[in-house]
Amino acid sequence: MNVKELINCMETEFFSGVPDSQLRALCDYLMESEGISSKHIIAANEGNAVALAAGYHLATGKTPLVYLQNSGIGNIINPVASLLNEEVYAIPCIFIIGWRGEPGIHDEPQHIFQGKITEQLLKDLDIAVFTILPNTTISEIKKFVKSGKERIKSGKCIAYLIKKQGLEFDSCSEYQNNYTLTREEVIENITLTAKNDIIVSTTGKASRELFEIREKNKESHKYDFLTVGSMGHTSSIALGIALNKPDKKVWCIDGDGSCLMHMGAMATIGANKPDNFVHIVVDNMAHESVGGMPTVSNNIDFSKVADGCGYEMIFAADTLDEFHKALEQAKNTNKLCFISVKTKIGSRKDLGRPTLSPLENKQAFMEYLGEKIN
Ligand SMILES: Cc1ncc(C[n+]2csc(CCOP(=O)(O)OP(=O)(O)O)c2C)c(N)n1
Repeated sequence: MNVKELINCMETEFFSGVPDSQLRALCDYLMESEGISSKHIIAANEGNAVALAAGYHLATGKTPLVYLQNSGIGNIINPVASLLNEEVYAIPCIFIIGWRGEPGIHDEPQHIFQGKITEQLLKDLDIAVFTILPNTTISEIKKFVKSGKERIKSGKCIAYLIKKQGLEFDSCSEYQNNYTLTREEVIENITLTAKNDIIVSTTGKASRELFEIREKNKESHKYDFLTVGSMGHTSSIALGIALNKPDKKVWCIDGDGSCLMHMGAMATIGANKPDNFVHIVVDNMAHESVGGMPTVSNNIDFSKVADGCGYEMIFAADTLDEFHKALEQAKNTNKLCFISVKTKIGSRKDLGRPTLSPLENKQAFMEYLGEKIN
């Protein structure tokens, strides 16, 4: 299904969401047609996108569109159930949702359960669903749009659930910035400094790269906890470990998108001040793992946020030399550290995926921490 035709059927003028690789065609189309503007806002998380959409409706009376990967359904449940729902404010919204982990289609472990429960979750949220496959026709869509209009009029929501390759667009955007370091060399340098310390890495390609760096250097994976799902929660996982293993240094590898997604975590980290914690944001100003669409990190200063939250030592690096110095100081201090490091957008074409399962990862990691597995 051509994404332009789909959007044209909908008569909607406002778009907000969080990018997804399965929605790459939609994201590229929106970037090309609207850019980042008052008509298209990439939100920090999917719940924010829903609330923003609600504000748009309140101010215009029109129907907004929110897009997300199904892993973001958890983030929208609260504003859908307690803000949009017809028993509350009856605010209509159209959703476009990328369906990862669709039953019967091979996908990564973090998508399997979410994929299974996706349709039921949307049903429970009273969102009427139309599923789009690669061969769905425009006349099938128009029928759903017609019945959807009645729901929209009465303040209800509808969703288009997009199966693998369900949407296409004629051009594919390339996203770039002016920085030169790669995320992979940043991560490799962290492993070299961290040595036997703990590393907790974020969702997406950062964890895939960490896994492959360990393989390449013939090092154990036992030092690493790979946050394959639950985007935005890496730093809180790392905090939980750091507070309960005060004798081990914990290095958290975050992304700008994932850090922004639940930035309140930085306030909790700063308030707790674990002296064995190094929070590193690998900042490419993009959601690189799902295609490279921008985050708002270009407009914010992570160092100032960290400072305001109470981190004790703060470093910012654009070059390998600056990054090395920051790593060395972080290694040798007993203070809560924050490092932001700017990197370019991109990754190796042949980047693989972890060959150990999440359960195997957990087992080796907990054993290394000296904990029994239940
Ligand atoms: C709640 C949720 N929303 C969206 C996604 C899809 N997703 C996976 S990785 C990623 C981008 C992460 O961006 P960032 O943290 O900046 O890291 P980068 O990929 O740029 O290294 C997104 C949006 C997800 N896994 N979970």
